[in-house]
Amino acid sequence: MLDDFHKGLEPSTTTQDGSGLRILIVHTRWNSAIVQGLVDGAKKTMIEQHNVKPENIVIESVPGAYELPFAAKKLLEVSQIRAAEGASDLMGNVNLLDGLNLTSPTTTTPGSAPPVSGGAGAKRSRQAFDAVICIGVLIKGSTMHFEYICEAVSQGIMRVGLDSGVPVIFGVLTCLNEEQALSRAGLDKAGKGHNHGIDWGSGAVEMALLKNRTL
Ligand code: DLZ
Repeated sequence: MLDDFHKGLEPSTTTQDGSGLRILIVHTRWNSAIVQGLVDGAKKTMIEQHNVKPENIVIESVPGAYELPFAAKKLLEVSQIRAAEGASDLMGNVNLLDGLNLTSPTTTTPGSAPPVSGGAGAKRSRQAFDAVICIGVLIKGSTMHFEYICEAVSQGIMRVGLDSGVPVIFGVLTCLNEEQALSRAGLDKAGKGHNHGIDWGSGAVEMALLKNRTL
């Protein structure tokens, strides 16, 4: 074993300043207790380590992991339409989407900050999302369901990122049992696990900055 072997994500050597970024987290309600730990880890890391403004982190939920790619794609598109509308505003044009409530009403995450977008009349940000984190926990059962969902979700999430040009972080644990999932959310009884949400938060900021980089 190498002495300096670092298991997992090696931290970036450059400062990753996320103060100008807007990030979307889409998470599942399946396995919600574990998912909540991962969402909290990602959010806390983005705010405390990368200076992302709490009001620039939007959290939405879907039923299960299979729904993550669709939701990420749809919410990204809505944010891009809103941003284009904002640019149009500046040029004195008419807003075709005014009056439409295109975002889902609230985050359903217990204990998380109130939503910053959505709801008729709510003040909407004109900045499109710079990155998306899809968070879920798939636990293998006794049928082939797990394999099909894992394959579909991983392919779907990658496709949304490549098609949109906006980085989408694969924050989906694919575990053989609940113990593995608890450990990877830093929720194991022994306290030896690691919350992968931390890595996903840092990864989203790094990739968003990469997307916005002008060479
Ligand atoms: C149906 C199902 C099963 C068996 N297991 C999980 C799981 O471990 N994690 C998860 O996020 N979702 C699961 N689902 C639900 C599917 O992702 C999906 O919501 C439904 O098949 C409806 O499309």
